[in-house]
Amino acid sequence: MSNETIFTKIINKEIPADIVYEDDHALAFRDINPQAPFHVLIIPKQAIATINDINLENRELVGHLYYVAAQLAKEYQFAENGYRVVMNCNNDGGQTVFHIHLHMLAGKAMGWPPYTNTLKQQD
Ligand code: DGP
Repeated sequence: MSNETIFTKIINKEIPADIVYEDDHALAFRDINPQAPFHVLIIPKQAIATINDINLENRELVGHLYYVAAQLAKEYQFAENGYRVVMNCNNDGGQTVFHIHLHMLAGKAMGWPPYTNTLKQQD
């Protein structure tokens, strides 16, 4: 089964993206549907489908994604004011692209909690 998603095409430069960071292991580019003034996706070049697929071999790569976020925060001057970094997993987490990615959102104060309360009152 292929692990390829639209993000593989972005890594391979087969489709365009507004890339803000790249190294041998990771790529960061602006989200096509930004939810904050600064909204980038930080992805590993290795395709890992979900958080559930993080293992002993690839866990350092996931830490590297946070390192990239810290570098971008400094470069774009968000480190002091703060920002939100989040990774969605599967349906309830709101994941739509099955190649793990950190959403880095910055440039305004974030809300909490990050969901609409649709739970029914228990009788
Ligand atoms: P998630 O719902 O957590 O799986 O987030 C997927 C994000 O990917 C979503 O915010 C929109 C973004 N996205 C999907 N397709 C593309 C694309 O082709 N280009 C870019 N730049 N972003 C994309």
